[in-house]
Parts: sequence; structure tokens; C-alpha cells
Amino acid sequence: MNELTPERLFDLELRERPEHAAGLKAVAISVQHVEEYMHFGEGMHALLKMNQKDGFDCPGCAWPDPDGRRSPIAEYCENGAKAIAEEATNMRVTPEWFAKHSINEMGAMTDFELGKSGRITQPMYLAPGATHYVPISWDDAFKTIAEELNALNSPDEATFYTSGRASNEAAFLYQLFVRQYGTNNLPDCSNMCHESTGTALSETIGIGKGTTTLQDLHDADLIIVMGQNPGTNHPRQLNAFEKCKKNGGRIISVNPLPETGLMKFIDPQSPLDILKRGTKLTDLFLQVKINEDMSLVRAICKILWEEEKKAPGTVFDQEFIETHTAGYNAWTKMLEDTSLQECIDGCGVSAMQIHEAAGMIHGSEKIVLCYAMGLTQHENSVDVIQEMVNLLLLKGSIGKPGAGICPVRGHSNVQGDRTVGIWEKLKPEFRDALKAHFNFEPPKEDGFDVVNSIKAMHAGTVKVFFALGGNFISATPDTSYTAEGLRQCNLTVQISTKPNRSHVVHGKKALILPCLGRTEKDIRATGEQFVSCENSMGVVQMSKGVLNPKSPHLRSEVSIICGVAAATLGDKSTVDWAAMANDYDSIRDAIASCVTGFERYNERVREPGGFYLPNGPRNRNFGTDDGKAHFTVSPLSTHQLAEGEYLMMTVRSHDQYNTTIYGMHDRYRGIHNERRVVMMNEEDMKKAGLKAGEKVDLTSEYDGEVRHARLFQVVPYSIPSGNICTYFPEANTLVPITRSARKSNTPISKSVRVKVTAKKD
Ligand SMILES: Nc1nc2c(c(=O)[nH]1)N[C@H]1C(S)=C(S)[C@@H](COP(=O)(O)OP(=O)(O)OC[C@H]3O[C@@H](n4cnc5c(=O)[nH]c(N)nc54)[C@H](O)[C@@H]3O)O[C@H]1N2
Ligand SMILES: Nc1nc2c(c(=O)[nH]1)N[C@H]1C(S)=C(S)[C@@H](COP(=O)(O)OP(=O)(O)OC[C@H]3O[C@@H](n4cnc5c(=O)[nH]c(N)nc54)[C@H](O)[C@@H]3O)O[C@H]1N2
Ligand code: SF4
Ligand SMILES: [Mo]
Repeated sequence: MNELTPERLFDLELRERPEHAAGLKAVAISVQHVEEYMHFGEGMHALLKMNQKDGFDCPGCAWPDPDGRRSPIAEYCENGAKAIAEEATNMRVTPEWFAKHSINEMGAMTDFELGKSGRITQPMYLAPGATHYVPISWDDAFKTIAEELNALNSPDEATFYTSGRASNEAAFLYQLFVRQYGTNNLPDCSNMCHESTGTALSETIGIGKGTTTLQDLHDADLIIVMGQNPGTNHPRQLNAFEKCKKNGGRIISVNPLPETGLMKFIDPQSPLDILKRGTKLTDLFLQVKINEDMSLVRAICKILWEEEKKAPGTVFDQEFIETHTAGYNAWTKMLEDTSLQECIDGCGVSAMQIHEAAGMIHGSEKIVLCYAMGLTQHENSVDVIQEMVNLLLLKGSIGKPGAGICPVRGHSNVQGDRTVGIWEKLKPEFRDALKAHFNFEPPKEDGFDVVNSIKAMHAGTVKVFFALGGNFISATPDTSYTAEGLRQCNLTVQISTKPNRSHVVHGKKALILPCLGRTEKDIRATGEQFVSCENSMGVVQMSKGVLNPKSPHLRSEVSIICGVAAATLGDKSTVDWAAMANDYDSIRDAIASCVTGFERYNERVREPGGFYLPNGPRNRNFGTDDGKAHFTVSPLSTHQLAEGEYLMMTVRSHDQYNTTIYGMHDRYRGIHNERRVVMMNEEDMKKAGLKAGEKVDLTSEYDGEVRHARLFQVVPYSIPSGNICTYFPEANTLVPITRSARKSNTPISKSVRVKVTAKKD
């Protein structure tokens, strides 16, 4: 048995890929999920309150809600409905459930089976050497954590992970506790997600976030969607694309896969759209090779540059370049030395299509670039994103209506968590603010991010692992290596809603602390509380649950953090944790004092729709040292593949939320009833002598070390030759901990060198 990822096959079925996303099928599936897992009335009540100005923020992705009028009946998508059904399920994981299922039995379950077991109802404890979790009181759980933390030689021997679902209020208190305890070891899911964005954009435009609003997408002449699968992961983004198209805009998609959601969209709420059979979204699809976006964009820039030289000022926005940018001459010199043919050969897209793309960009004044994990999870991700910034800068497409850069965030509050201080690096101004407001000396040294936390656990220098949400073992790279690290810890603590593999792969002692979800009412001593989140476009909004808690023993994340902090820090702390836990307004007042942009937080967050955080580049105020946006020069990607090696990307199916598996179907890719699949180019299959459905093992070799992922099935797919695609998290065992993105240290989940070997029966 492999308890890190059970190697069991189901019943693979390949069907025709649908030609459009959403439509009535999506509505039917939303309702089906709610019906299957929730009391129907409760489910419909929750759906009607999701993403409403007086409701709760969808716990799915970070796509923004409309600023103005919202549909009173449906501001959600199929995957939002699935997220609700998953959280507000009728199923319960009680102490009796844990008594029945040993750790070994839990390990034998797939992620789908584990998650579907239901909501955890009580705090649970696993003693050293024990086979089963047993119930523990909240006070004893806090005492156990405090004892372990206070027994360490240094606060840096503990690490505190955050997943991006935590609210601003919970996240702020968490980092405050961790820093009062004495460390900056605050790894978060961002380290594996948009860290490359933060690094690339801070260096070039002076802010680590995107610059667009929803309106900018509607008003763009051209939207370039790169390395993103919005039909699955940000479904309501398709509405924005549709609006752009209706306003006369065009769309270029850049992806190794022809993702269904990018091609055609039927708005399920528009009878006209349904009748018309939808809107074609992508005008030009560029089927780039994995991680060759750099050579593609370089080729486009080279073509544009040649045109610009012939008639200066007709292609580039020279006024913007002169007034607002630096580094242009070095960049154009690099273009002079670039071979167009080399770039074309590298990216695998035809010269004709590249010229067509260049023509579309030439003819557009207002360009928006949307992207996600397809750009951020490679060794040269920071370079690739900066190359995209170069393209926007030469067209003056930052800081004006209808234009800008739109890194599409994943978790619903991953952006907010960073804004309120979840980061292993403590910025001096925030440090000073914490020091002044709370009267303590926050640690100065950078802490561990995700990759460095894993390495430190493995080396035995980190001995306590604490997680505010998420599923660390399944989300991280190099699963076996990470498991060895976690298992060496004295204590692992998980604040969770549902069982997951991080409860199976544990330290010598382990605790599960069950918390309220976004959908649930949060009643404290001073009355009903609400929390707040920041979406992908920098809007902070309130979120107030509407359902009754799934168990009377559940506590809010805020109250759990306050309990841990009070028990651990005792009289040493300058914070009144109990007061914070009982009145979230007091937390927001503290945030307002410490974080720029949150002035009058309590007042403004109560306004319907919330408020926008300041964003300098939107007004061409670039927060770099010289106040300018920077062109940057980077090398092209290089991948040396050995004989029989492919470059592998790991992606999400349509039926999962990261490591939470909603179902076994990837409907938009026509892959049903199986997740252990490897999508391959048909010519490559022929060359390798592999047939559709054939059972294979996958291996990756780095520095002489071989990693295995066994028992997958081959699926012929439209993907460039030399590239393969698997699902996250099943293939995470192949992602080497020894490689990560330069500067951002993000694991290389989208470009792993892998061999595919037929299984001998
Ligand atoms: N339903 C649902 N919604 C989600 C999530 C979920 O799991 N389920 N996860 C949330 C989170 S945390 C995140 S970060 C986002 C993730 O959202 P996405 O980034 O859309 O998610 P991935 O499935 O990783 O898809 C990456 C896309 O990039 C493409 N790609 C891979 N490599 C390359 C490359 O080198 N170049 C180019 N141009 N394209 C490439 C893939 O083919 C795929 O279409 O979604 C969020 N929303
Ligand atoms: N190979 C590969 N690996 C990847 C990626 C990839 O594309 N490829 N993507 C990376 C990315 S972009 C991300 S963001 C990470 C995601 O990494 P994580 O954020 O760590 O993982 P999730 O699967 O989102 O976490 C799911 C768990 O969160 C808990 N949970 C759900 N709701 C709540 C809540 O309200 N509160 C609390 N406390 N817990 C809750 C549940 O117990 C559930 O099991 O994975 C990364 N890993
Ligand atoms: S687009 Fe994202 S935030 Fe909006 S309803 Fe769908 S899953 Fe939720
Ligand atoms: Mo993410």
C-alpha cells in the first residue's frame, strides 16, 4: 500500500470533449451536487446568499464579484456550488468514525473517499505510536501545542503554514501570534502558487498584485489568456470574456491544451445565449509547448520591433515608454540580437500564427493579460512573467482603462492573507507598525517558505508543523521526501474542516482542530461576527455565513488561533487574545492601524460591495525605487530532455478543488472515472509503442535520484509533442524538491522531466 497516494485504478472512460463550457449542463450539475450532499432547502439558501453583498464570499476561487448590480438569484458557478456542497455536506466525521478507521485505513482511501467522509465534528488527538485519533478537549489541545512550542530550543524550530481560505481577520491574528512567539516561519500556499507573480511584478511595476478591475476586462481591445484554464478554475471569468467580446474585443489563448472553457461559452443565465448556442471566445489559439511562452512572446516582440523600426511610434507607445519606463534600450538591444527563427522553433507555434498574434497586438491599444499557474510554476517563471510585462509596457497597456496585468488568484483569500502579513519575509514598514501598535520586537530574519520548511523538517531543524487550513502533504512537491520530514516532527497540528492526507501523514503527536467554514454562522460573546476577504482585483468585502454550524464543538479560525496564542504566550503577550476572539471589529481596528489602505476598515467593509485597496500602477504610479516601470532582459527557456523524457505539467481536473476531489470526471477534457491518467500526444505514443488506456509507470530523475509514480493510464490527447500532462496531486511525487523557480522558490509543478514506461503484467 502507498498511503501517500493509493495506487488504485477505477474505470477509465474516454468521451468526446464538449465544445463549449457552462450552459445548462453546468446548472444541472450544480444542483445535483447540492442535492446529493446537502439538505436541499439549506443548499438553496446557501447558494442564494453566495457572493451577495449581504452574504458570504464563495470559498471557491478568488474571481471578483461585480461592483454594481448583482443578480439576486445566482452570482455563482458550477464550481462555486460544488465548493458549497463540499463544505456544507450532511456527512459527519465523528469520534466514532475515527475509532472505526485507523490511520492505515485512512491512508488506503483515495483523496476523493477521504474528503467525502464529511465534516470533522470534534478536536482529535493522535498519541505517539497510536493507531487511531481520539477526542480531546479544546483546552487540552491548546495545552499540548503550548507545551511543544515552549519546549523548543528556538521559535525557529516551528513552522506555521497558511492556506489561502483563511480570512483577513484570522490571517492577521495568526501572523501576529507567530511573530510574538518569535519566528517569521510563515510558509503559505502562495509560495506554490502566485509567488512568482509577486516577485516579478514587485521588481517591474512596484506592486506584487495585478492592476486590472473587472471593467478593464470588459473594455479591453484584446485579452491574452495564458497558462490558465478559466472554464474550470475561474468559471465566472468567462462572463467577463463574453462581455469583452460583445464590446468588440478579441481573445488570444496560449496553452499547450485546447481547454474547452477557453473556446466557447454559454451563459447559463441567459436564455438568448442558450438559444444562440453561446459565444465563441478564443479568436486565436496558440498551442505553445510547455514553458516555451518566453520564446513565443519574444518572437512576437521581435516582429513588432522590426515594424516599429520601420515607422517609429506607430507600433510602440513611445510617449508612455519615455515618461514611465526604464530599461527600454537594453531590452531593444537584446531584441536586435535575438533570432526570430530560434524563437519560432522553440515555442512550437507556426510562424503564420505568430505573425497573426503580432498583428492583433499591433492593432490593439488596450491589452489585458490574464494568467495563472501555467506561467508561475516553472524554474524561469519570474522571467516569463516579466517578459509579459515587457509586452504590455511597449504597448503602454498598464495604468489605463481597458488594459493591464491580471494574475488570476487561486484561493478565495490568498491575496488578502498576504496583504495582512502572511509572509515569511517581514517588510520593514510592517514590522515597525506591528512593533509600535503591539509593543513587542518582531523577528527580523526571513523565515522559511514552503520549500525551505520541508527541507528544514527533513533535516530535523524544524520540529513542530502547524497548518491553518490546507493539505500540506498533498499540495507540496516530492511527496515521499515531504512525508519523511513531517513524520520526524514532534507535533503536527491541522486546523481543518474535513479529513485529508495531512491527517494521515503526521508527526509523533498530531492534532486535528476542526473549524467553522465560510458558509457557517459565527456567534461570539459580543454577537454574530463576520470576516472579510480580498479578491483577485484588490476589493475587500465582508463575508457572513448563513448556515448553522455542522457541530456544536466547532470553533472559528479566529477563536482557535486566539486559544493557541493565549495558551502558548501566556503573560508574555501584549495582546488581549480573548477580547480579539470575541469582537472581530477589534481585529479590524488593529489591521487598520498596521496595514496601509485599511483606514476606516470597519466602516468601509460594511458598505455593500466593500472597498478597493490602493493600487499605484492603476494610475501609473509605479512603486519602484525610481517610480518607473521596468523593462527586463531574460534568457530564453532551456530544457534538455534525455532520450525518452517528456516535459510534464500537473493540472487540475474539472472535478476538484486543489487536493479536494469533488468527483472522478474531467468533463471538459472528456476523461471520466479516472484520475491516474497521463495525457500524451498520439505521435509520441506511436513512437513509444503505447496504446490508449495502456498502464504505465512514471519516473523523474534529477541529479541521479529517481522518483516514482506508479500505475497510470495513457490517454491520447491534443498536446504538443514532447509534452505530457497529469493531475495534481497524484503526480506530485515526481516534482523534485531540489528544483524550484529562481527568485520565487516556487516548486516546478508545470515542468518536470518524466519518463513513461509500459507496465509489464
Ligand atoms: N474548480 C477549481 N477552481 C480552482 C481551483 C481548483 O482546483 N478547482 N484551484 C484554485 C487555485 S489555488 C488556483 S492557483 C487556480 C489555478 O488555476 P489554473 O492556473 O487555471 O489551474 P491549472 O489546472 O494548474 O491550469 C493551468 C493551465 O495552464 C496550462 N499550462 C501548463 N503549463 C503551461 C505553460 O508552460 N504555458 C502555458 N501557456 N500554459 C501552461 C495548462 O494546460 C492549464 O490549462 O484555480 C483556483 N480555482
Ligand atoms: N503538482 C502540483 N502541486 C500543486 C499545484 C499544482 O498546480 N500542481 N498547485 C499549488 C497551488 S496553486 C496551491 S494554492 C496549493 C494548494 O494547497 P492547499 O491550500 O494546502 O490545499 P487545499 O487542497 O486547497 O486544502 C484543502 C484542505 O483545506 C481544508 N479546508 C477547507 N476549507 C477550510 C476552511 O475554511 N478552513 C480551514 N482551516 N481549512 C479548510 C480542508 O480540510 C481540505 O482538506 O497546491 C499547490 N500544489
Ligand atoms: S468563479 Fe470562483 S468565486 Fe465565482 S462562484 Fe465560481 S468558484 Fe466561486
Ligand atoms: Mo493556488
